Order: sequence, then structure tokens, then C-alpha cells
Amino acid sequence: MPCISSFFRGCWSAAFLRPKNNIKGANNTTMTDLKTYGYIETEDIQEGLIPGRVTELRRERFTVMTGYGEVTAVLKGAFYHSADTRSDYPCVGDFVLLQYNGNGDSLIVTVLPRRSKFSRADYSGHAAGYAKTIQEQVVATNFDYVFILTSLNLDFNVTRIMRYLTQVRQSGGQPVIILTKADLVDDYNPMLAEVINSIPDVPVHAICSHTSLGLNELAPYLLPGKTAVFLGMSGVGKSSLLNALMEQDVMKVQAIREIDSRGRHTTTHRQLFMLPSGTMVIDTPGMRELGLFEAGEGIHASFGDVEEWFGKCRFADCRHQAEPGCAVLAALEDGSLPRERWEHYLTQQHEHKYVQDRTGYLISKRARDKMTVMQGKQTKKNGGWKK
Ligand SMILES: Nc1nc2c(ncn2[C@@H]2O[C@H](COP(=O)(O)OP(=O)(O)OP(=O)(O)O)[C@@H](O)[C@H]2O)c(=O)[nH]1
Ligand SMILES: [Mg+2]
Ligand SMILES: [Zn+2]
Repeated sequence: MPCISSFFRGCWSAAFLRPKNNIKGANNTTMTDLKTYGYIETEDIQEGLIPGRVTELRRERFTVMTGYGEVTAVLKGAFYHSADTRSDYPCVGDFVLLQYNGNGDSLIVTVLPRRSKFSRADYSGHAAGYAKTIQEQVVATNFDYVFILTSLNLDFNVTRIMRYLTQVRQSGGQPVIILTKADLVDDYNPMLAEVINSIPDVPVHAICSHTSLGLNELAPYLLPGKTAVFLGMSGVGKSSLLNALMEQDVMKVQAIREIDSRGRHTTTHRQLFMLPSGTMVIDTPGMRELGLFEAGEGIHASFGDVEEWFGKCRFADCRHQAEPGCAVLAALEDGSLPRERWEHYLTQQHEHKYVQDRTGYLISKRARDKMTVMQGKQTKKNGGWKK
């Protein structure tokens, strides 16, 4: 996948386009400078359309920030015909072009190119044939930072952080690891050290949203016009951090269940908020399990130190199992490649392959179905005889 961020930087200029004045219902409305929402003008916008940023999505209805303030919007009918897959539909964080309606729902016509996108594999997809298919679920778009939140007291798990990281590394956003609830452990330094040791190239911060401990460390990311998306399991404190940064309770927060120490899935939809600092935060519902989606590039970025050994194997097609002259096996033997790291790598590769096989199945099934329909039409045309 090409680097989305560098592509986008190239094609967006810095000028801000004011909505056109000749749009119905636009008079007497306070203008919002959409640039403060991270909007950068791309090219000339078709007459009658204005740009906006999706801040909330509930069922089929979108909330979009525009030059005229917040509006509700739905997709224009034609959108359904032009979109190929579900991932083409607008998502929280997207910049869109819409037909403004001062008296009701505006109509979303286009989604502008995304400069970053975080996706996960959605296993809930319908069964096609006998195989369960896996679809891409876009969680958030157009962010600068991805905050991966994990609580220090319960379920602290470096492997899980690494899974998130693999997916974040191909999103186009910069990962930041946030260890929450520092007040609930006597000494968080050993855990902080464990993360830094396993993931040396990503910034890590230990915080407490209740006492504001460590929140000042986040200031370098919280700059005007920037967007951060919060990801992590339910109950780790995503909405609590948002409320602390907002300096008011904008999102509901709920105690985790005592029986199994799990979150209650308090946040049920994604929403973009504007912090007093001028930074935008996208709060997301906690995920049960993060499924890797098209993670090849992310795995490559996360495990460069592992893949480096492959070039040193005697055979180019070495599978690193029992082959003579295998550099990986030798490195595992003498400890230069830690066994745990190799196992993390294999696990992520294994899942990546599984998802690829299933999505590949879906694509080829669609192609087969299309072919069958076309053959059917051809047969009818030929008077019921196959040629
Ligand atoms: N002691 C302590 N508790 C915290 C902290 N941050 C969050 N909590 C508590 O953790 C529980 C869950 O917090 P939420 O902010 O709702 O978690 P969430 O990640 O938004 O959860 P979902 O919306 O379900 O994904 C609440 O009871 C919070 O009060 C913290 O820094 N210290
Ligand atoms: Mg929440
Ligand atoms: Zn080998």
C-alpha cells in the first residue's frame, strides 16, 4: 500500500475555501472556519457543494461540521451506486462534499481522499457459501496520531499492544502508547520498562485521568488542527482521558464489571470532539479483539529486525523450520533473535495469511457469481442454448 500521508501532503494546498454564498439557507449563519477542523482545500469544488468533516455517525445519519456549523446529513442516493465496498462509505473523521440544506438533512455526495485510515478485520460478516468472510471495517480516518490505550492494572499485555501497533503502522498516523490508571498500581515503572524494551521506537506515556498525572506529557501531540484517535479495549479509560482533556464530561464513563474485570462497552459509537487546545479527538467504542486487516506492510514495519535474518539463510526459499544453513534457527539457538519475538512474528503472520485467504475467497466468489449471472444472460439470449 502506498504511504497515504505523503500522497496527501502533496495534493492538499494550505488555502481554506469559504463555502459559496449562493447556497440556500446560508444567510445569517455563523461561519465556522473549517480549517480549524483540519480541512485543507484540495481543488475547485463543484458549484452547489460545500466541504465538511464527519464528526459523528449513528445508524444512517451523519453529523457533519461545515462552514455553517454542525449539520445532519444522509448519503445522496447516487452514492450507493458509486461506492464499491463498505470501506468507501463516510466514516468519522472523513472530509466530505455535501449539498447543504438549511431546513433538513444535507446530502453527502463525495468522500474526499483520506490521508490516514485505521481499519480492522470484521469477522461478523455474513457467511458466503460455507466460509465466513472477513470484511474491512474502517474505524476512523484523517488523524495524525493514534493513541493506543492499555490500563496498567488489569489485562496489561504487551503482545496486545504489538497487535494494535502492527495495524496502526499502516494507517498513516503516528502511534503513541498510553498506559492508563497509573494511580492503581504501586509502581508502574517495571511495566513502562517492559513496553519500552519490547517497542523501543514508539513513545510511551503513563497517565492517570483522575489526577492528571502525566497528561502534560501529551501536550506535544495536542496541537491545534491535529487529530488523535483513541483505541483500546473496553474499560481502559479512553472516554475518561477525553473528558480530562476536554475539562468537562462529554462522554459517559462507567465502572468496569467486578466479576471479570472487563469493560462494559460504555461507548457505543464513534465521535469527534474539539478540545479547548484546538486538537480533535476521536473517541471509539472498546474492541473485544482487534482483527488484523491487510497487515502485511504493518508486520514488515514492526518486525524489520526479524525479517533481516531471512536474507542470511542459505536458501532463498527457506521456511526456517529445519533447513540447513537457516540463519533464523541459528539466531534463535544463540539467542541473538529472542524466541518470544519470533513467536510474535509467526502469530501475526499466521493471522494475516488467514485473513488474506478469506478475503481472497470473497473476491473470487464475487467474480464467480458475476460470471454465472453473465453466462445465464448469454444462455437466455441464445434461446436457452449454451454455446
Ligand atoms: N483509578 C482510575 N480509574 C480510571 C482512570 N481512567 C478511567 N478509569 C475508570 O475506568 C472505568 C472505565 O473508563 P472509561 O473511560 O469508560 O473506559 P473506555 O475505554 O471509554 O470504555 P468503553 O467506552 O467501554 O470502550 C471507569 O470506571 C473510569 O472511572 C484512571 O486514570 N484511574
Ligand atoms: Mg468509552
Ligand atoms: Zn531460514
